Amino acid sequence: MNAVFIKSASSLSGMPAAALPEVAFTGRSNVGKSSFINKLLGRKNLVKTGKTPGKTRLLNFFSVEDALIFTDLPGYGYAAVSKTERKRFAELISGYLLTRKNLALCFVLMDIRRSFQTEEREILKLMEQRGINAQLVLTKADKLSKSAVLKEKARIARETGESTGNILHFSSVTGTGYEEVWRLINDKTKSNLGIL
Ligand SMILES: Nc1nc2c(ncn2[C@@H]2O[C@H](COP(=O)(O)OP(=O)(O)OP(=O)(O)O)[C@@H](O)[C@H]2O)c(=O)[nH]1
Ligand SMILES: [Mg+2]
Repeated sequence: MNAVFIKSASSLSGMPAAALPEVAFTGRSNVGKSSFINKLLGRKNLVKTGKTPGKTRLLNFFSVEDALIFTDLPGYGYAAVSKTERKRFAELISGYLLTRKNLALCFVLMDIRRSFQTEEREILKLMEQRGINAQLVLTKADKLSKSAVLKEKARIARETGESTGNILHFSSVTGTGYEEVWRLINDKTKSNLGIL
């Protein structure tokens, strides 16, 4: 897929023009946001990923087929960065989610082996208040058997109060969930990419 890096921004004033529908990728640090984007775009290293949490420290904007913008966000909840830095991340993320005008869809990623927490709930609530589509995606599904994936999905559905049908799972290693995710992006941004 034709995707290019547009720019990074360390503050909201540095964001690129809001001229195309935008898809944001949020989630706890190390959950697999950057890997998720690479997999969706069929690119190995367009977005930097890392074994140590806190890899993405800026808002990173990518143009996808000149039709959409994908935004990779810093992860939240990473204890090892300083308090000041954590506060800066939180303000940058919430400022972005509160104000970005062209936001069409916001993915909220969580590790399928973890529990749904306040931060995820807050992002979903914020998107609902703004009337912007949000989608919970359970990452690293390759770490579990098929039956365990279903079991964990049912558990997380209970934690969220959603039905299991409203939650997707994904693996950046095997590509599980790729088509469902692209179908959703195309639907919410009225585009026709990814699964042509
Ligand atoms: N097994 C498995 N590992 C994954 C998957 N997605 C990401 N990882 C690994 O998890 C680690 C973190 O991945 P990133 O994509 O950098 O995570 P991130 O959410 O962007 O992290 P930050 O930028 O630090 O917030 C890396 O070691 C990845 O290889 C997946 O679907 N399956
Ligand atoms: Mg990242």
